[in-house]
Order: sequence, then C-alpha cells, then structure tokens
Amino acid sequence: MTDDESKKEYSAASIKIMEGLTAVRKRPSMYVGDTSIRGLHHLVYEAVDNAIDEALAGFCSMISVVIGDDGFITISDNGRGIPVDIHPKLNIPAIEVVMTKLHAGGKFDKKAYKVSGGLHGVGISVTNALSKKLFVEVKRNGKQYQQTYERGKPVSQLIILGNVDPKDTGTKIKFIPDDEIFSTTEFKFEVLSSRLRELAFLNKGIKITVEDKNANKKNEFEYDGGIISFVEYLNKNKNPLHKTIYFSKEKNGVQCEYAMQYNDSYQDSIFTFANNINTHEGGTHLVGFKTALTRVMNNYVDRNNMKGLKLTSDDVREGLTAVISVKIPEPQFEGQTKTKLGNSEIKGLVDSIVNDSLSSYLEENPKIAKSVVFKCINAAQARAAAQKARELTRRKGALNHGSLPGKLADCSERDPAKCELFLVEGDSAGGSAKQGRNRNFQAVLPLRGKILNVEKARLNKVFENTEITTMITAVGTNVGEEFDIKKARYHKIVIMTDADVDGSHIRTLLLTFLYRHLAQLIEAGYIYIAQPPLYKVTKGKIMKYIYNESDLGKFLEVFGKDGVAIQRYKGLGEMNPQQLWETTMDPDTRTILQVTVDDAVEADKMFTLLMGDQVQPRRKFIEMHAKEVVNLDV
Ligand code: 0RA
Repeated sequence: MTDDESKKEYSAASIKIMEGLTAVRKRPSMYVGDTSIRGLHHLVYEAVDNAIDEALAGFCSMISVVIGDDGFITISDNGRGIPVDIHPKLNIPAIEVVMTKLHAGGKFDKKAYKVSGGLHGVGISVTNALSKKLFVEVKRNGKQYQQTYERGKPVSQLIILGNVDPKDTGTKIKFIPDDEIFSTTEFKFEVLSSRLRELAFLNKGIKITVEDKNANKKNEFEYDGGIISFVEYLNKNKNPLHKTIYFSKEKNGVQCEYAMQYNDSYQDSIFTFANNINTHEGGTHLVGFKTALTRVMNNYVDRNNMKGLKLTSDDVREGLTAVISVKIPEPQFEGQTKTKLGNSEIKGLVDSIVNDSLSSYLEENPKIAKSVVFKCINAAQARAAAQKARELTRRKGALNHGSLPGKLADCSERDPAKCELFLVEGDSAGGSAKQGRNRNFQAVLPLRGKILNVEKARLNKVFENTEITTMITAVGTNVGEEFDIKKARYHKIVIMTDADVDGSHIRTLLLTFLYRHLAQLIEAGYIYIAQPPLYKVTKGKIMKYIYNESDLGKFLEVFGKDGVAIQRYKGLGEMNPQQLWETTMDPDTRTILQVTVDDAVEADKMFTLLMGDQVQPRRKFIEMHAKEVVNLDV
C-alpha cells in the first residue's frame, strides 16, 4: 500500500468514527432489524458478539446473561475489558467512544474474524443508543471503572470504583431497553437460550450461562465437542447410523469446519453459519458442501462397483444432519433477510475441503461408507418411484395448474396478495366455511380426516396422498425443484381446525407437511392459524365469544355465575356459517396467528419429536409442552 492510500484509509476510518447515535434513534430498524421482540433481542446479541470476539481472540472464556427482576438485563464477560485510555483525537476515554460512536470498534479491532455482518456487528453503541439507561463496568489495569448513559448520552464521567486484582479483567453491560423505541421490552429466556446455545456450539469451550431472575430459570452451555456436539444434539431423538464425521481446516485465511451424521429418517437438517451468523438462506458455503457431497458419494458408488442410479443432491441428503461453519475475514451477506453468504470464493474452498476429507474418510471407514452409500442408493430408487407416482398424478390432472381440485371453493379475486385460502378440517365445517366466507377473496378447501404424516413417509408416498396433492394444486406453487413462490395463488393460507385433541393433531400434521415440503411459504409469512372461539357465553342480552380460559374467568368475575349460559364449542361444525364468519374468518374481527420459524433448530427438533417414531421422548415432550402444543406457534 502506498502512503497516499494508507492516509485515505485512515481518514475514512476517522469519518466513520465521528458518526454519533442520533441516526440510530431516528431509524432504529436500520440497525436492529425491527422494533419488536426480534430487534429487542439484538441489543443483547451486540454485547454478546463483542464478548465472543474476545473469546475468539483468546482472551475470554465465560459469558453470562442475566434477565433481572428490575427490567434490566446484564451481560458480563471475562475478556480484556473495553479500553479506557484517553482517545488522542476525541480527548475522551476510549470506552466512551466505543459506547457513543457508530462502528467505533473497528478502530481498535485488528481481529481476523469478527462476529459481524448482517444486522450484527453494528456495535455496542447501538445497544446504548436504544437503552433508556445503561451502565458499563470494566475491570482493567487493576481498576474497576464505571460509566452511566441515558438514551446513548453519558450522564456521568468514567469513574473509578476501586482496585481489583490486575489479573481480574472483563466487561459488564447492564441496560434497560427504551420503551419509547420498542413495542415490547420483555426479554424471553427461551429466545436468548437458543441463540446462546447455538453460539456455545459454534465456539467450543466458551461457557455461556443465561438466567431469568423472574422465572427462576437457568441454563449453562459449554460444549467441548463444538459442532460435533451440535449435530449430536440435533440427532438426539433420531436413530443415527454412525459416529459423527468431523473436519476442520484453515485455508487462505478462511476457517472451515463441518460435522455430519446420517440417521434413518428421510429428512435432512443442514445448518450453515458464517462468522457465527446463522445463514438461514444458505449461500456459497452450502452450495460448496452439497456439490462435494454429491460428487464424493457418486465417486464411491463408481469405484466400488455398487450398482445404482446416479445419485442426486436430494438423494445424498436424505436423513443427513450436518452443521457447516465458516469464519471469513470479510463476509458478504445477501438475500431478503441478509442471511445468505455471498462470497464467491467460499464455494470452491468448501467444496475442495469436503471433497478431500470426506473421500478419505469413506475409504478409511468402509463399513460406515457402505451403510451410508446404501441409504443414498435407496433414496435414489425411492425418488425414481416418486417421480413415477408424481407423473401419474400429474397425468390424472391432480398437480396440473389448469384444473383445480373439485373440493376447492375458490374465490373470485385474482390478485394473490388479496386472496386467502382456508384449510378446514372436515366436510361439515368446510360446508359452514364455504357459506360463511366472503367469496370475493376467501377460498375454502375442506380436508377429510387425517392427512399423511410426512415425517414417516418417503416422497413417493407423499405424492400418492390425495389430501396432499389437492393442497399443493390449490396453493399453486408445486413442490421440490418445481416449487415457485410466484405461483402462489394465495398470500394467506389459514389452517382452521377444531379446538380439540384431534384438531391439534391435524394442525400439527399440516404444519409438518408445510415445514418439510413448502417451508418457503412459512418463510414468506403466508401461513396462519385460525383462532376459533372456545365458548359462547350469554347473560340476558349480553353475548360474547370467548377465546381462552383466562377470558372466561374474567367474564365470570365481572358478570357473576348466575344466569350465565356457557356454550363450549367442541368443533367448528357447531357454529353456523354466520357465527364462523364473525368469530374466525372476518378480517375485521378475527385473530389469526402467523406461523414463523424463528428457531429452525427448535422447530426441527419439535417436528421430529411430535411426528417421528421414537415414542418415549415424544410422550415426555408433550407432557412438558402440553399447553404450547395446543396453541402451536412454530
Ligand atoms: C474494543 C477493543 C478491545 C476490546 C473491546 C472493544 C471489547 C468490547 C466488549 C464489549 C463487551 N465485552 C467486550 N470486551 C472487549 C480490545 C482490547 C485490548 O486491545 O486490550
């Protein structure tokens, strides 16, 4: 680099450093994604990510997160502590620069990989900007320092609280989020737990604890096995076919590791990460992995004269659980949610690492190789059968776009963004829904009885199932490689089942099918769950629909029990079309829950448990989560 160039870089860095926090408070969503529960939790992840960076640099082994009973949350670590020396240009302590200027961290950091990119890595100053009050405490140089801020502005000097052992270092950030900014300021133990567990898997050896003082809950995550432990955690309730395969290699300044283990199911669960960020939308690391995997398996088949069809990428992923984690100096994140890795050089790099290591592994472990490759060949044969079944159904017209299923009562509106499809349990409720709906924009598809449990069925069985092919045709997107979200005929697909055990089972079956085969519809936010009332209560002239037990309690408290008639709706069929419209379908009065997959790891585990073939853990899970299962919100 010439002198001129380095000067240019330096001044660019100093301009960045001068940027204050007004921008953050003006447009918080730009920095934390949104101002709802998701953005709220980002405030914590900013602090945690900084501590993880300290750990990756080799200076921190412990991170703790405590949800207090006073609205504050505290994140502490035993890293080096944020520097406190006076910044030569700005003439204030470095810590104040870090806390009050955007991207100030970059000035100090000379780390190889930062946990940054996407929404992360915007800096701890963002947390400060969006906090009503924040205390930062640093132990460094044998002293304990503290400074206090309100809405990003210092309200005290950096003060020295006292002396500590010089070996005792670290950072503690305690804050209360700003309720002028966030629609909710309540941190969720489960949300924090799953991200912190993920971070503990991805960064082996770091101990991360999370505690909720309001609920007396505490988790401790520390995995010496790293992503091997992650794969084993994901496969916990499945039947693995072999020991976890693991490789790690650093090449061209990029650290790449993967762990994989096949199980006897038909689903694949591959999770990819770049710089600790869950790349939900995949990207070049995933493409590299898949390409190498397909090639390695086909080579093995050829070299060992195992007869079989040519294996496709789908075939070699059947029953595969894998975690791929790369750490890159300058990650590029793309895609709708900025969770798709874009760096083009990573594809070939991951491909070559997986190709070499996995080929040798199979050569050295012939027993495992045979069982795994045999499973892939099986999958290929089933795929061929499925193809035939699909063609047959297509020829019969079931998957053809031209002919819609006869059971579908379609709407007249043609703009998918305005159209709603109700998937209704049973013909009788289906009949009420057809009569009660607004036929301009609401379509109804009655589903008869139980739909197939796709968790236990191979693709060919899935496409032989009439209820499923009918649904696919009605929705219009097709599935698998032919899936096209632009062909969706409705942007709201509402699952409407009875509020009883059977209803919740059917809802789970439907969600399992959607999650495994039409996950993009969930990601696009097209899938909803209807909320029919549980009761109708009347007293004299007062009539009210009640949607949950606690509201029933409140009603009885207000109106007393005398002279109150309570009708419990066991099924949708008990409501007449007009009632069904008013309570459950009318956009002006209904509540519908949008199905989201915030946590794919948990969702995967849940569907395996609910729908898989291990009965014992399922029973345990349902007992533990009985309430949530009734109100399943994936
Ligand atoms: C700037 C520079 C250094 C460390 C940190 C920031 C730092 C920030 C946070 C936030 C939470 N925990 C943290 N730990 C450290 C480098 C320090 C050095 O060179 O000594």
